[in-house]
Amino acid sequence: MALLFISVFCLVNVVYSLQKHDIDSNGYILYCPCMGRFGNQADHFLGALAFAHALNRTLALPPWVEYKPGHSRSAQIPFDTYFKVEPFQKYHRVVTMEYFMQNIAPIIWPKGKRKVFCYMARGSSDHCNAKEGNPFGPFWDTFDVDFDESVFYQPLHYDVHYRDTAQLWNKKFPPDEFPVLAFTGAPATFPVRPEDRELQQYLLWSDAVLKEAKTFISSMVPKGPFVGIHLRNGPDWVTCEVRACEHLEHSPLLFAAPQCLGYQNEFGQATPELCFPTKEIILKQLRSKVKALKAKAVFVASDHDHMVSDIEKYMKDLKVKAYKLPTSNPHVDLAILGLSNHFIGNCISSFTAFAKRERDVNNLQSSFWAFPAPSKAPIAHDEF
Ligand SMILES: Nc1nc2c(ncn2[C@@H]2O[C@H](COP(=O)(O)OP(=O)(O)O)[C@@H](O)[C@H]2O)c(=O)[nH]1
Ligand SMILES: [Mg+2]
Repeated sequence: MALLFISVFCLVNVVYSLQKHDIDSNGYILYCPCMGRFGNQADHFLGALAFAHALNRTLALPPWVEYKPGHSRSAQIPFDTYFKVEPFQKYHRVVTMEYFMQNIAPIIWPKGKRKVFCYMARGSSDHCNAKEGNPFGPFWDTFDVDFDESVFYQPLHYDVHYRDTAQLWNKKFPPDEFPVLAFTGAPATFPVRPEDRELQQYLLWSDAVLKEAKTFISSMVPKGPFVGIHLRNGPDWVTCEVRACEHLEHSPLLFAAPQCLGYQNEFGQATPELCFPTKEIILKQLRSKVKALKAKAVFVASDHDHMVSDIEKYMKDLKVKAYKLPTSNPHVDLAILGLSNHFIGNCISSFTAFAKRERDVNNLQSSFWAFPAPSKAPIAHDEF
């Protein structure tokens, strides 16, 4: 009798622990943010969120993939280190990848039954090869995931704003048969589709990031309005992306360029200055904004040359102080740019694009270096 009681008790316990975590019968979407750094991953994230929403599957919020100098393997930083999770519930169901792996995967995605989805076979193999290379291998290793089968989804695509894309996905991969769609890369386009830009409203900085940003802002003197600027001028920008800038005729809509030029180049063509504004352009444009706003401080985010002394020298008569963080911190930089009274960024950069979208959803004004091109609308010249 005692034995029977114990057995029933154990059974109830197992069933309870399986049910403790609500399983979404509409299924889940997992992906590796395997392309680019933060700006690219954020663009992709918005598309992936829209994709999950359209297919009506829960999105597992992936960690951010970071590359540290001297390390051959990427580092995976949990999504909620930088952003709040709760605000997404207003739009769509999400769980963190960590939560999914710990609580949901053992039930609906156990080892031995893990399919990975890709458009077509990678390289010369007949598989997705989802773990080949960095960050592909390190990403899935973080969660101790190996794949047992590859599924090719061509000719389907990710543009859920196009006709019945979502229905076609659900017809081909019904959730009861395919509870988890795990993708080798983001189910999204780069740059982000225009329709998905507004999803930025759900991407809110974590309390820790926000606190650091606000603490830094309150340390800036004199108090009052400040202009936030992004100077993308590091070696990778100079060697790779600016090289691309020199061949603009082949790719007029380079990287994040639609954010100022429009998705059909309706607001102009890219110019080399848009990629890499000269010091003169930066100083003149900044000065004109500082004067218009009667700003007393400038906050500079940069991956290389912050131009702090150039700025202070050039605006000596206006008694403007220029600030940068004491140690590089991309997320705190972005949070501060999002809180500035005016933001000037680099139209080609997806890092700028993050701050620009955040400001757009909050109705805050922004502009871009060397845009509109001087020939179309001259930069306001003032005495200096
Ligand atoms: N701290 C800091 N890092 C930056 C800044 N601009 C670029 N970076 C670094 O350089 C990377 C640039 O890659 P990405 O985010 O994809 O933007 P993009 O290359 O400009 O389109 C960022 O993710 C940061 O790691 C900046 O203003 N501040
Ligand atoms: Mg990049």
